[in-house]
Amino acid sequence: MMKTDTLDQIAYALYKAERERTEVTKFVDQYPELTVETAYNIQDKLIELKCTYEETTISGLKLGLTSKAKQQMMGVHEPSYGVLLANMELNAKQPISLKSFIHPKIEPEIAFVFRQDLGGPIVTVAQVLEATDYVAPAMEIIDSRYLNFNFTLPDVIADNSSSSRYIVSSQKYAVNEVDLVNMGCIFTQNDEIFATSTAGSVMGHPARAIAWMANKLIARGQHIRAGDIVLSGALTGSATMYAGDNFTVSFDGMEALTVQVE
Ligand code: OOG
Repeated sequence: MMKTDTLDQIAYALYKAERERTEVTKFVDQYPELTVETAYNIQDKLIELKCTYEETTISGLKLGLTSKAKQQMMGVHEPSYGVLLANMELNAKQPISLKSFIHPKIEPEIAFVFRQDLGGPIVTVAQVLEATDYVAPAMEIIDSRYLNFNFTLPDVIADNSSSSRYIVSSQKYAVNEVDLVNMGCIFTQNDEIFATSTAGSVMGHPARAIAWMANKLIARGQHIRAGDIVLSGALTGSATMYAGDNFTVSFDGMEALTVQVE
């Protein structure tokens, strides 16, 4: 069992690393007893710190490591989730400054926005789809606080699953308007294909990843709430962001979403 003080210290170290744009080394080296469950307790503490110090609120949740492409890239073979805060949202119309990041990467995602709570006791894929208000193309900027993005599953969970910023298209689609299994996805960097994928690359169906997370949350006394934005997890590997880059995600049947780096 790790002491409460130690969990507080880890949460604060991660908070400080983000604020000061410095990297930390993974905590499992120092605390091999760090479990996934304890890591989610650290994540809760980190979110509390951020809400208090940054005067922001929870806007939703994100999944991570839900596709084979991402799992292979990071060497972590199980999904994780993290919390989205209102101050992480960026507007696609405004160029993105790299000033506040450590080593940002960007990846294509599908956003689900909920109109009903997903309280359980057990959440199914059908219930996820039923409770979804709309889906929309999205991108997530991840910026691990760990040196060289080098982490294990508990480390990345403690670090709020590398979350940093997110961009959701203003174009909204009903779940039955798009094919959430076979819909193709083209992710481009500077108008050249970076990677291609399909919606089903996320655990066979992105709603399955969300149901997985919804059940994990319920086991911890939490749940997806009406109004929450939930990111599916990346459909492809992530692209390192450089000044002047542009990135576009284009899904079959949805309007493309583009962002420009300053
Ligand atoms: C972990 C977070 C991955 C995704 O969508 O797969 C993630 C990382 O790669 O740093 O957000």
